[in-house]
Amino acid sequence: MSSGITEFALGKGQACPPLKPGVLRLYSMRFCPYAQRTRLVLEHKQIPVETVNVNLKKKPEWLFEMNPTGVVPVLQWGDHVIYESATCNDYLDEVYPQNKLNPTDPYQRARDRQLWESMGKLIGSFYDVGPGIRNNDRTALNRMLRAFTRYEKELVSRGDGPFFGGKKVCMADFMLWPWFERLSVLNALVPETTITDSNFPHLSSWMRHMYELPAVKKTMFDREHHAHFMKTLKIDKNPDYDYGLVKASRL
Ligand SMILES: N[C@@H](CCC(=O)N[C@@H](CS)C(=O)NCC(=O)O)C(=O)O
Repeated sequence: MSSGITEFALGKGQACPPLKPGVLRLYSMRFCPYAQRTRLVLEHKQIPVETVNVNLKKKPEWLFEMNPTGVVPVLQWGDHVIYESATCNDYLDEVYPQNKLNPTDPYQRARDRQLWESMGKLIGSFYDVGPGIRNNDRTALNRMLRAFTRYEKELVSRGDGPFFGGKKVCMADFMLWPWFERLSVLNALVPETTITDSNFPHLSSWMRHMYELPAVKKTMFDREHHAHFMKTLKIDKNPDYDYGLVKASRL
């Protein structure tokens, strides 16, 4: 439920728009998978928020004042500043209890957390699979397929699906999703990374159901946008943060 400011990324030397009293703000980058985790929760809970997109190559000074590590997402609510996607999402789930996402049972919460906290390897392989295959090294691909196998088994063990949260989506679903949305870019380069009803049936059904969620529909980009952004980020080393925005709509 974004209530605007400007979608164009603000960079070094550009002022931070003044904060409106009582308005929750998200500092984001349109193609950032971590910020998408938080955007998914904001949408799912229908929390009004204004978004300020940041140029992460030429970071504005004020980003470091809010988050010393200089990464997004960052939430700002008056003088409260919260960063790290998992922390932002736990905060939102507590402060806005509607459509609760974290399980109340501590063991279940811990198990869910394990699912996304160990995602680092999958995220790493995401960018390594293509070059790996070109160099005849399947290590990253195998790592990725092992991660898919793990998520497939987890969905099977949870039984009543289609989500990691069962019939209803939970925090783990949103924490994992952004990398699966971007998978289609890799599928086009390395077909073995494609999740289908025959190789990973539960994961495949999970993805279909995720795509149907209003929060996913609201926050997602299609393959062409992700592919373009990844190319400008990884190959051109000149990320196109504003890709797809119409210049005339600049406020
Ligand atoms: N652990 C952080 C990771 C956030 C992150 O790496 N965000 C990227 C954008 S996708 C970023 O801000 N990168 C800027 C940088 O690394 O300097 C989280 O979960 O929020």
